[in-house]
Amino acid sequence: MSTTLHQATIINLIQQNSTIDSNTLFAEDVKTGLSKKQKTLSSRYFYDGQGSRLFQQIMELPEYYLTRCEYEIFTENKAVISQQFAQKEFFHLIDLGAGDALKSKILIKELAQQKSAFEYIPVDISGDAMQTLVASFRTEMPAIQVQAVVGEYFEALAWLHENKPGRKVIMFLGSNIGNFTLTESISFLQRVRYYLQPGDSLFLGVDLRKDPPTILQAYDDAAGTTAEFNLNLLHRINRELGGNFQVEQFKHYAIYNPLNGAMQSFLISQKDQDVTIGTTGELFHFSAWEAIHTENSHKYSLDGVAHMADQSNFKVETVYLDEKSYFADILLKAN
Ligand code: AVI
Repeated sequence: MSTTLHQATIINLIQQNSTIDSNTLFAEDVKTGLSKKQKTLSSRYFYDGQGSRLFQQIMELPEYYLTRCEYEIFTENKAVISQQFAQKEFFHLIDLGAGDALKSKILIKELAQQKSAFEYIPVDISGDAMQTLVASFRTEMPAIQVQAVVGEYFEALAWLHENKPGRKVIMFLGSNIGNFTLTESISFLQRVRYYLQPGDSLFLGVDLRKDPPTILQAYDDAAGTTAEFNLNLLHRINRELGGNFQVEQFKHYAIYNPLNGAMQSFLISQKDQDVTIGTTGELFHFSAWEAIHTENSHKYSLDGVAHMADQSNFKVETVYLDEKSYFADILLKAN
């Protein structure tokens, strides 16, 4: 199904291709994760309506420096970045996990001012987010050509490969790459590279290694918003899968490992307890102080990023830093 709003169109790939409904997939992933010796739940399930609202609040927390740093990089360097994106010919500006696209809009306005020829292609799993974004372009920047895609990243890239030939600049911002394991990051970059031609670009937002307490506080804030965000995963299982987690019997715990740059979040069972998942009838036992691993948020060195780029057939073109060198947006060129 596609809807046209002036210059802005939305294509929904999920309704067309999904064979297995998202609730079944969620139930299966929960079952697999909680059956492991070291229990896990995937951070991809943080983002239901409530989780997305909590993440918006996290981005405004004094401790969560990432969003402000990336905003600073975009604001300070928008003219140069836009020139690097635009070059001479028409291009597709693809924004993976666009959300509300607040940062991207800084560059889009600049590109428009520079009279660059481009089409903006936000990609997001949330149909609601894409509807809202398209509506915002209609009022704020009606002249911009927008093709929103609702779908998973690689489903979207495959569709774009078929339907949008020509030069591409992909943005993957906000340290989203940090939520992958190191192996997953390289395989993600290799898969992205597959959909690009030599000379196309990837603009990658990466959180850098720094004084450990600064990192730790960003994931364990004083107001407890990150704790609420993490615990919402259990509320979501209760809501959507008929679980009976006593959420107050679990607590948020975050640690940073400076050896490998892994910021890790857990939910810790505060007592011996059993939990049943209504839709599957599965019962899971939690020992007192047993942990569920819920998220990795990796922090990189610039050498580490160069290594990942090398492994995936990209070369580092330009590194943009905020004033404190906390965060980097890195322009990678496809070899
Ligand atoms: C979305 N992602 C990049 C965030 C991060 O920093 O890993 C999610 C988050 N988790 C806790 N706080 C923010």
